[in-house]
Amino acid sequence: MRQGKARTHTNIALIKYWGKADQELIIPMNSSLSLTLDAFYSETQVTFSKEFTADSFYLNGAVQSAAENKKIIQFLNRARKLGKTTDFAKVESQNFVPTAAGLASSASGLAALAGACNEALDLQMTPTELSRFARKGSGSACRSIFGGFAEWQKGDSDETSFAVPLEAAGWEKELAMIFILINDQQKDVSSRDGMQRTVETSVFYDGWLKAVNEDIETAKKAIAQKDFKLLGETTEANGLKMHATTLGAQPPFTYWSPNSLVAMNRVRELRATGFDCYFTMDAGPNVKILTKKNQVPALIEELKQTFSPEQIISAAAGPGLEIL
Ligand code: 2P0
Repeated sequence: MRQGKARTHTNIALIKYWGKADQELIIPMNSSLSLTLDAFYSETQVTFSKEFTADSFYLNGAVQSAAENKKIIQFLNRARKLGKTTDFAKVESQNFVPTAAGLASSASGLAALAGACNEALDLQMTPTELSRFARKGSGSACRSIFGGFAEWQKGDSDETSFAVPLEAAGWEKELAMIFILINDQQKDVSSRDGMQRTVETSVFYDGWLKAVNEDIETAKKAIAQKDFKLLGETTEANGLKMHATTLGAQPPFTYWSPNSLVAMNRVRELRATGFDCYFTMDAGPNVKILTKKNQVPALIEELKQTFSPEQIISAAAGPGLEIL
């Protein structure tokens, strides 16, 4: 029996990953840039044993169905190939995310599984190798190997597509993200399906690809210069461009709900009153607000006028992969 356990934190993209050039290897169409957060994380233990007759996956103590296992089993197959073993595995994962927050993250989950497999099978991967390995489980997972800011350099092959940490001289510790949880019941389009539909059919996808490289360069410049306004403006505009592509897809779709728009407008209003705050959204209705840590208490007070306290959660910059 061989066992490994790891913890990784979720990350939120400031410049988004949106579309795959290679679906099997998960090579993205564009580079992306993220901030790893401290508030949400996954702890995953993997056990490989000759005694097991099948792979099994437990999330927060509950056994998961075959459909939910698919990503995990595909990933375990990659790990077995690298570890030269045919043993089945038991994966036990805890997601430390507020219940019903709709933030269940494949980024932290698959990054933790990559770290746990590396330990269990003694694969001795470097952080770069782990980032490549995690990427093949879920694209955004490659960024969660690192704490603080990370850039997923798209590359054009398995070898060249991985995340690198972006040195910010501690500036990331001055930043925060406030989550506005919008729990409207909407039919989900998974990010995997949504980005693929967009690549294949959106008349706006070429515009996205034209814009995103410049956004990455601008965000990196903002980080190097500790320029919050530039980073915030670039983040907000990049998220809006990503979401614009979904409206040009066939069939069209959106992740926004009416309350997402309420939250976005509130952020604009608060900015007009002097707060340093900018929003971004991912493949769901929640709104995330990039701000400065020292403004979080006052911002939360303002946001409570529109949203209930349970809908508001703040996070600071978090660490990279930890072996437990
Ligand atoms: C991101 N998202 O950069 C973008 C922005 C959602 C919107 O990465 O298919 O779960 O497993 O590679 O990583 C979510 O997509 O997708 C995501 P797969 P993943 O954070």
